Amino acid sequence: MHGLGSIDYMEECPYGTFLEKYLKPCHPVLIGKKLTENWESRKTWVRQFEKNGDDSKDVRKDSQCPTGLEFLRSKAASHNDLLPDNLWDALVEASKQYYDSEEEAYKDLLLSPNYEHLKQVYGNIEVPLAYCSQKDKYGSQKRENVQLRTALQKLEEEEIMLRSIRLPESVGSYNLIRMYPKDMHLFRDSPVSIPYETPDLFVDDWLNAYTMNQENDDFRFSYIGSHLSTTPLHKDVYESHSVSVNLCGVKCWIFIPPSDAEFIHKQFEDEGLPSWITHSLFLENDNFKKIHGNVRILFQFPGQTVFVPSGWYHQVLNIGTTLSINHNWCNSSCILPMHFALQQQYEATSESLQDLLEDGIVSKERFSEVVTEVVEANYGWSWERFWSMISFQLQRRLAMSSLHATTSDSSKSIPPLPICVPPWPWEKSVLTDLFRNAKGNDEEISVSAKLFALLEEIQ
Ligand SMILES: O=C(O)CCC(=O)C(=O)O
Ligand SMILES: [Fe+2]
Repeated sequence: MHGLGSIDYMEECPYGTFLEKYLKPCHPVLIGKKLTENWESRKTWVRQFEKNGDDSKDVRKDSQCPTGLEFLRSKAASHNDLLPDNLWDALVEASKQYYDSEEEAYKDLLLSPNYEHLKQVYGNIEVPLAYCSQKDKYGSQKRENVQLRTALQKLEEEEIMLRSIRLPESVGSYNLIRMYPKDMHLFRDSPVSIPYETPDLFVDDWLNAYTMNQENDDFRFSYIGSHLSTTPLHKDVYESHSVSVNLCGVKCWIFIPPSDAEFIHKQFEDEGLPSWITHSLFLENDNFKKIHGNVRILFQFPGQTVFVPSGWYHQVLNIGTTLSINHNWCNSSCILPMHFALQQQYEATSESLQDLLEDGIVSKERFSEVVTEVVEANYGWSWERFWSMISFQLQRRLAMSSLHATTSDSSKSIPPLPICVPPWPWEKSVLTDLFRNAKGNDEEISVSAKLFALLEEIQ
């Protein structure tokens, strides 16, 4: 077998377990499909794929069936370079853990995006479309902005073509489009109601509470991946957590724990991290063999939810057309690494711009502004916004604390705290550490001192 490690699976996961076992220690977990069973999008965004013609009736009985497992296997096998060895066996093995019968698994694997519905509701929205086989001048996946309708049309045409192929062997000769509309802000950019409810486990979300209320923006995304489209190896934005709910297709994830990321970084000192981890990397390189078992593989089937903790590198390969809803989110469980990561951005940027200061191109007074501008441009985030988010969150806590519940005017405009939040003493100790670590510059010291005083008011 592949020899890679695995990710915990919880068919159901109570908040207390999630908090202690996964959220606080930042461990990934896969959660069963019951968690999202009432989501409207699990009904309206997907449908059973139906091929026109009389062979569409009982797809399971046809051993060369182009619409079930065989369909996926044939194409997965023809792209071995992308996949860990025996990926297919691993996928089938994994499916046995989640499905009582093959029939049940087939039913889920026949799910496909409801193209008509998505076009009708979100078709006019401009979305980033990645071409997974092409690179831009920085070596990232080439992207362009298109109307979602246009991307859906191409994805649907390819899916119909692939599913109509009778002989699995012949699939290898097709050039897959590997298009991937990703990071789509469908909920921010559409007036229709949200077709899901964030599960309690992930509602304590400082990032979306702040950006949605204060910046008219959000970190709620949708992804529609064509067969064998990919997301390269990365950590998430600002070192936040992510949560991904898959609605159709299968996502093959590879995870690298933060403790091994540094080791991998060292192996690639000059070139930087590879954009894709392959199985052969682990087989051919003695150094990599050492951490092989720490690298984890996960297959995410329709309806399942993956918690991707802060700081974990991960990459994704889509098998079949996949459709998923993701949030980037954060709270006390990852605020320290987020702070540290931002601090590192400022330090590295300041160092790289020292020449401007030394050569007198930028004055001492202006230097920190220039550093902030560069950090904002490259990293998309700054101390000002970071501390505004913390301040916003503390106002929420304060508004909910018994002393202020009836007196705070601002509580009207501040979204109430969710039910499932970590115990305040724990959160308070994390925030106390955060304020202690805040020594970047005078402004940071003064902001954190003010917030520290606010912290003391909260019961
Ligand atoms: O599904 C994907 O392609 C990428 C998802 C991801 O990177 C995330 O949820 O953090
Ligand atoms: Fe990610």
